[in-house]
Amino acid sequence: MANSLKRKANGFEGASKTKKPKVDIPEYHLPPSRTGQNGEIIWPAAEEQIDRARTIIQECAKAEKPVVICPDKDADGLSSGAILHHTLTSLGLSPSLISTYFPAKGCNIHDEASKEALSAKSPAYLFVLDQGSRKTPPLIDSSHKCLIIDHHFAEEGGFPQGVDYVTAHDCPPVATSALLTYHICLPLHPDLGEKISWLAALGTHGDLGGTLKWQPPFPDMTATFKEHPKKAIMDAVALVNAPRRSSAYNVEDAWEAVLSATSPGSLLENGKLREASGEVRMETERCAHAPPKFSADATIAVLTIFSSAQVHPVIATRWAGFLKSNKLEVVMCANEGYLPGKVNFSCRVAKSARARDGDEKVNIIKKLEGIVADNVELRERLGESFARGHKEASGGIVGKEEWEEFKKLMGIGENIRKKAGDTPKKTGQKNTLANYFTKK
Ligand SMILES: [Mn+2]
Repeated sequence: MANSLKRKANGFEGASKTKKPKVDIPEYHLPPSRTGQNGEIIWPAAEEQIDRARTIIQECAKAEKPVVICPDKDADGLSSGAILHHTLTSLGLSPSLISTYFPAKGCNIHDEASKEALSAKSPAYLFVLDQGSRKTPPLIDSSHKCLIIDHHFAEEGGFPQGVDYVTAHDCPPVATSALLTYHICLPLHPDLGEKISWLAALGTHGDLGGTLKWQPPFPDMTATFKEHPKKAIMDAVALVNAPRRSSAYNVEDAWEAVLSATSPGSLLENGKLREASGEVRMETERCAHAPPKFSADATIAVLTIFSSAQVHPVIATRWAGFLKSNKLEVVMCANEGYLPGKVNFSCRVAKSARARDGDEKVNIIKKLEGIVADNVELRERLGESFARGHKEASGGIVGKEEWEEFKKLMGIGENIRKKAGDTPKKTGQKNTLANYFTKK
């Protein structure tokens, strides 16, 4: 019962009725691997970064000092955090010395509010996982050691001052943060395998979806999937991601659940997760039917919704798999009701454009930046939270006014497409084809 409900929540009802173009190649494994001097594959990150991370984790476990873990709020971030937590405690660190910090709704780890909250905890060790990085001053002023584990795009030197980092971003196929943390931690203690393997799978499927094949250089997880069926892992991903999407934003519930779980199966029983999941499902259904509007060049579709829940990424993903047009590259869902005065938007590559390769390959971050490339003043006002994330799944948080200007630059609603089957609504006598398509 619960599973069939979940399938419905994850699938797009309209989409299942139409035939989808098949993408045969597991595209995640397409980019060539990085190789070292002797031709060896460098994966999941540069060796010296991995060694350094292991040293810091081992040092931290012995230090008997306060530790703060800051995992991102999704299945990948939380799994990565739980893997690190299990590793530190397996190495002898008392759990009472470890605390976690999650930025408030709409905030991030680089905000002043985060700095204050983190400073109050006076950590000797600070672990920042899966958060995406920027070139900033140190995250806190007091003396500490900070390790960043991540796989998001970062500009050259785009890390807080003085940190150590290990990033999977430059070593394709890009590992998730959970998988990278797993790779770092697994050799550190003989008992870790059972505790953290399924978490690596949970986080990895959380970011990369259910179709991922665990081909080399990804590790062989046959034994893990034998014990924990992929179906249970995918269902757990959906549940773990629910609290951060709910309007209450109870990320701590998801963290507690992931940290205390011994298997994906035990996550499926969690009442708090199921409740959040129900709310998000209803909210998604309510917002999923927003009509798309197209940019002047027809390469971008925008769906506008108003919700205090973080359903915009899910809706962007659904429509990206549903809309069909040769020109379409990016599907955007803009949520005007998530944060007061702001527009939170998520972008996904349209399914029909996903198979493109080489110069044709859609890079959302580049695409977004390209739209404002000639408008330095607007780009500045759009701020640091514009066009962040991954080239396949970017988005941002921008001011309402800036969003309207950005939409104008894209020419949203100016592309009046005339195609067979489109007929004007018969709501008034004076409706013409033209005013139907330009009507607000
Ligand atoms: Mn991630």
